[in-house]
Amino acid sequence: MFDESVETVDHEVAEALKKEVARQENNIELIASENFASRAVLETAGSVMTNKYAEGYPGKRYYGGCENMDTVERLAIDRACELFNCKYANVQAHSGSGANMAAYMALINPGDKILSMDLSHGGHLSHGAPVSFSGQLYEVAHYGVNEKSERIEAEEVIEAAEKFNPDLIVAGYSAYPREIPFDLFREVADAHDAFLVVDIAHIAGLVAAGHHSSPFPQADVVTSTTHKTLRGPRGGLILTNDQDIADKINKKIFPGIQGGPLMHQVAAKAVAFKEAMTEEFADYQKQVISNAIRLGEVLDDRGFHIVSGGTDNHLLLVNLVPKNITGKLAEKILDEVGITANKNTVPGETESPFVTSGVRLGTPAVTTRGMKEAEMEKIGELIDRVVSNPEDTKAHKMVKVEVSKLTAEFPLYPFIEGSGYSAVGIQA
Ligand code: DSN
Repeated sequence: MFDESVETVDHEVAEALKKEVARQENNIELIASENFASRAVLETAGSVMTNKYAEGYPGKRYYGGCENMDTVERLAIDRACELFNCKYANVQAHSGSGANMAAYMALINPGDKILSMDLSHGGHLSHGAPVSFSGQLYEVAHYGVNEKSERIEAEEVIEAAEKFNPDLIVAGYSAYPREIPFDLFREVADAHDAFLVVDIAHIAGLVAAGHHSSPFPQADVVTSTTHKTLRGPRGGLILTNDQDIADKINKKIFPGIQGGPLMHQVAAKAVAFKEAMTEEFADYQKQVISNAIRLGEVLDDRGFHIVSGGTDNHLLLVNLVPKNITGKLAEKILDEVGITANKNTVPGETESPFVTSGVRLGTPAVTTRGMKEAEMEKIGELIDRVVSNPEDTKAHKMVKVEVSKLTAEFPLYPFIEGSGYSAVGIQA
């Protein structure tokens, strides 16, 4: 059994792998937090590095045989620091939430106060939602976007901070389509002697490529995931310029929160960071933004309300109230025609988070396939034909055919040959 393929050993999982390859190939992927990792990243994430325990950090491990682990982790650290122009990186965090947990634990104590963006305005669960560790361990208050401009405005952030006097401020969001004013947050943090943590999970690729301003030097700590715009393997990342904070963060990640690092993911992060240093990657990020802007214009022309009037980054938040349809239903009927997006709360939300009045659309994944403005125009039209006619199943069938045609023009993983993950080239 040991040297048989997954196809032979486990038919059920092999089938699911094949179907997932087909789903990714044949759908228009508009979930703003998703992307398609390259062949080199997939090969590394599926490699023998998964076999190794490597608790500790390069040169200081609790297990023998870690020389190759040290090589890849050092590469990942050095490349992350170069990419984001900072001095220290922890590349072991398994996820973005874990990265945020380590950042908070390194900087403040349970019971201390965190000021962050309201979840319904674009914040993240790990920024203090009551159902998350962050809302349970810390006292939390929120700022939101301005009702009219639907953007972060200085007066409101300043006012929220004055009321609450936070120990730590979080900036960086899951559904905010505009440039983040890092200078403002640094000023507010300084006024309250608070730490500033910037979570760039969504915009990391844009920042790395210089298409969004850097959160350094303003941030005390920057956290991220590696699999969204950054287009790496699934995982977390923590960055800082302060040695004392870096030491604390490393101790919080291991042994504080995690055990053995996922070294196959760490190695794949190193590969992704190398890819992110190229001109090709910078051009890709530029196209991600151009595509998001064009998709927003097309939807705006077709009567959708684009929150804040457009986008500066990779995502659009679309308020569906003018179309008289909930986010939940829009997500469902788009899914049925092969357009994958997620329902999302919008500023001033009146529905529950399970229903919502909006959808969030992102362009990182479709741009990875090579789609450009012309395809965004087509996608905008297809979305409108479905969402503006929720009952018209005949129209939906026609859209589904057009989705298949469009995705077939932009093959994603030709080297997988339809046989699922096993053909990607798992290392011997
Ligand atoms: N689930 C991610 C997103 O969709 O933004 C954040 O963790």
